[in-house]
Amino acid sequence: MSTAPTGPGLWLTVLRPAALEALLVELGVGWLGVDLQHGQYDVADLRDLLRVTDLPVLARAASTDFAHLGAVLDSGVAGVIVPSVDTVEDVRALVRAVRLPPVGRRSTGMSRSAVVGAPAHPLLLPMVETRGALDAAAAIAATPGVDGLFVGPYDLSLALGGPGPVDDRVLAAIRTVVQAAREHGVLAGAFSGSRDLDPHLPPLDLVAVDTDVSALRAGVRGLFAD
Ligand code: 3PY
Ligand code: MG
Repeated sequence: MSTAPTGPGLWLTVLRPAALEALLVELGVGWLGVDLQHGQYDVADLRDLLRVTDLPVLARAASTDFAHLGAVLDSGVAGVIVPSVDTVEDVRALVRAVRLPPVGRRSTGMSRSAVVGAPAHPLLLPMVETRGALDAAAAIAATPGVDGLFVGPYDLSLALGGPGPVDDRVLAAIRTVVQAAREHGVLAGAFSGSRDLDPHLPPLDLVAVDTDVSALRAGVRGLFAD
């Protein structure tokens, strides 16, 4: 079974298992994020992706729906990054969906996670990418059952009326979120997707450096540059 996700990660949106298997040979990637919200994956795809990698896989869930989160965790992922969270009440509902009794109400069964012995404590990383979640960042970080905060700079930028992630308001918000995580002893993570944003990011436990599509485009551009 894979180790805990840490450091730089690759955000998957389109790669099928065969391409992933061929690409991920000693590339310095610390973890994989599988994007069920904006990527071209369904929950069923997670199982096939997990079968071809030993890297820890975090699924970015499609929604906060209870049944969806249970199905995502049944695949055996190391944890879930959950978008569109706005309030502490939203996060308490996530804890109920993601934790087994007596903490939560997640169900157990003969799923892949049980068969392969997935982590008993999958990481729960609510995203901070709305005005509400930003205001509640400290309370979210302090919520029992939460393992970390994961910043979505692009939606956060929209929420703050900014022109993009490399903007003083967004950068200050990212620092606030990371500080809240540090003060409550939980993980701090973020999506980057931009070499302009990277140098402005505070030290993070998890950073999704970029997407598979961006990596492929950069590779093709490099090959045909001349
Ligand atoms: C965001 O920046 O809003 C994200 O969700 C990153 O994928
Ligand atoms: Mg987002």
